[in-house]
Formats: sequence, structure tokens, C-alpha cells
Amino acid sequence: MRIEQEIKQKFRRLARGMDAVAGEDASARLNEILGESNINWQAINDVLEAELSQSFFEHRHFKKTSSKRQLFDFMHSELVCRILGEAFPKQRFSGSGILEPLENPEADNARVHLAQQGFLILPQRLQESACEQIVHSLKDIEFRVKASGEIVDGYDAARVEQIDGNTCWVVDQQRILQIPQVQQLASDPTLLNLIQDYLGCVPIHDQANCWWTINHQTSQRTMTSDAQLFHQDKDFIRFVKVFVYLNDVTDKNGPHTYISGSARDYDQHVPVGYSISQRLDDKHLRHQYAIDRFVTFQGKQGTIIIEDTSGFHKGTPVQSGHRLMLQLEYCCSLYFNQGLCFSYDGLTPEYLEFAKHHPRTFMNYDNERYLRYIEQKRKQLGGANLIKRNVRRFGKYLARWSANAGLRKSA
Ligand SMILES: O=C(O)CCC(=O)C(=O)O
Repeated sequence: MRIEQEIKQKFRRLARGMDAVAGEDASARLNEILGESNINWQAINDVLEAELSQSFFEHRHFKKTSSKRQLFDFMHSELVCRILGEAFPKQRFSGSGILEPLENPEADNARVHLAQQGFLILPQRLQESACEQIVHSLKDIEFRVKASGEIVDGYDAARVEQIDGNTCWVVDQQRILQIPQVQQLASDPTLLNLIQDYLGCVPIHDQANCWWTINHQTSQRTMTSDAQLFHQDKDFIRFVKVFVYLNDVTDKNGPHTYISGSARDYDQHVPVGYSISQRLDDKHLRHQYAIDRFVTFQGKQGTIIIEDTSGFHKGTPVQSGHRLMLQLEYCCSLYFNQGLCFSYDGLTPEYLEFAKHHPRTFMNYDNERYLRYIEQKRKQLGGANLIKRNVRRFGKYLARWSANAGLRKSA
């Protein structure tokens, strides 16, 4: 069977929840989409196959698909989203949210800005009280220092000096999701409608993290591991992150930086032999992009940024103080899934009700899968911490030994 036929068949099976007329219309639009030139049929077929079999929930999915991530250039990810948008009909998100709704023409301007530039600073901020309640909850949530692997018991501004690295992430993202204000934001209709319009299909919630960024080391190694050199994320075929500053962010405490529009044209600006997880230095990108495309986001507590981080972005190393940043992520499909998922445990009745009405948005929530995932993650972190501790000990031993050897030589 020709691959186009296979794609059409799979599409019909995926779209079978639609009524007959809507199904016919969707199939006609699929034909139009597939009529476009330069299509990577195999990539589209693979995604539809994974959507049908839900193989992205299998342990080996990520490994099996990782070599294909380079294939998804912007044109193809947009195309896949259009197909998914036809197969799983979009539904306007409604209800009263935590954010002030956007009225036209502001809403239209926001959509156009996000579509063209790949980022948007929302005109409204998350209220101070909500930010403070989130910050308060972080005090009881474990963080992990990215560079050293050490576990920090909870967020504590007074302990910044003791942390051995530049960036901490939460160990268990479920704990962030359990904060009621985070759930209110993750289900906010204004936010979700903007994201749905950007992706072109129903958004799937896939991350809830927090970046605690500290002033410490500016070695190339730490800046690489801590996302403080320009890079692209390729977590999924198409996805956006939502960043919320939980404290005021100035040029001193690590503002996030983005190259406007680079999600669309990055392929024209990368060096030969570039691979997607590679870090690029500022010098290279300054030769490639006009200065006015580098955007540094300073902002008050509650500032919300929606960003397509498949464009070039980085955190700026902190000079003084620290930065706390909440991060949500939404994707078009769980293809490329690495296993992170959520459970329904500890979520508010309002959020659970919302989830019931939006099954695709919440398809990455599963109590049993979550337990397996977190168990495995704890095992991995335990092993990784042990290795890192031993490497550090050996490093210290080596430093002492060479200092002594130096002394002996000069004596
Ligand atoms: O602002 C930052 O610290 C960097 C964030 C980042 O690189 C990411 O979310 O992928």
C-alpha cells in the first residue's frame, strides 16, 4: 500500500470519534494538506502510528525515536500539528480562569505576536498573592542541583550561598502540580486557547517544573549543563513552555533570553554538523542574527512568557540574588515522550472536573504510570548521585595530591 494511503487510513481511524459530516470535512482537509510539496511521509506515518497504538507510553519509545528528532524541521512539525488538529478537533477552553481574560484586539495581537516571533509576554501578570502562595509551597518541595546532583530539601532564599551549582530543578514535578495556584494556571482558558492556536491542535500538558537559578559558577561546563548557553529544546514535535517569574527579575538575577523568530529559521543559522542538543556561543549567533532579535526578559513578579523553545534561548547567569521561575509545558503529541507523567493524586476537585472535559489535554496523567516513572527516576537519581559524589571526592583527592606533589618537587 502506498504510504499516502496508509496515512489516510490511520487518520480515519484516529478521527473516528467525529460525526460523519465532520469526518468527511476533516478527510478533505487532510487531502489538501497532503497535497503540499516536500512532505516527509514516513515521519507523518510514524506519528499517526504512535497515536493509534499509544506506543509513546512504552518504556523504549524515546530510545526508538530519538534518531528521528532531527527530521522534524519547523515545516514538518507545523504540518503534523495541522493533521492532529483535524484528527482531534479543537475545543475552545472556557470557564473563569486565574488570569484576566484577553479582549479583542489584544487577544488577536497576542496570537499574531506568538505566531510570528515564537514568544509572547502576556499583558496580564499572575497576581502577587498567587505567586507568593506558590513560593511558600516551594519551601517543602525537594530540588536537585543540576550540576552537582545534590538534593536540597526545599526552596530557601537564605541558603542560596550553600548551593553548589547555578540551577536547581524540582525532583518530582507532581509536587509542583499539586500547588492549587499552579493547577489554576495550567487550566486557565486564556492561556490554553493561546497555546492551542499556536500549536494548531489540542495542547497536551506534559511538564510542571520550577527553575531556581543561583549565582555561583560560570564555567563553560556548568553553563552548558544549566542551560545558560544558547540552545534549542526538542522535547516533542511541537511544544511551548510557559515561564512565570515568581520574583522580580532584573538584568542582575538571571533574565531569560530568546532569539525572536528563531523557531522558524534556526536551520539557516546553525554551523555545519550541528546537532539539536548542542550549545552555541553568543559570538556565533551574534554573527547570524540582528541585535534586535535578541530579547532579554526582565519583569516583575508574575510576568508570564509563552515561548516556543525550539528557538534559541538560554538563561543568563545570575550576578546577584537569585531567580525563581515556574515552568509549564504543552505539546501537540506525546511522540518523543521521555516518560515523565503526572498522576491525579493531590489535585483539586475543580482541576479534576476540568480534566474530565479535556481528555486529550490530560492524556499524560495516569496514576499507575506515574508510580512506575517516579520509582525509576528515584533509582536513577540515587545511582547518578553516587557516581557524582565519587567523582567529586576523587577530584578533591587529585587536587590535594597534585598540590602535595608540587610542594614536594619545589622543596
Ligand atoms: O531561563 C533559563 O534559565 C533557561 C530555561 C531553559 O533553557 C529551558 O526552559 O529550556
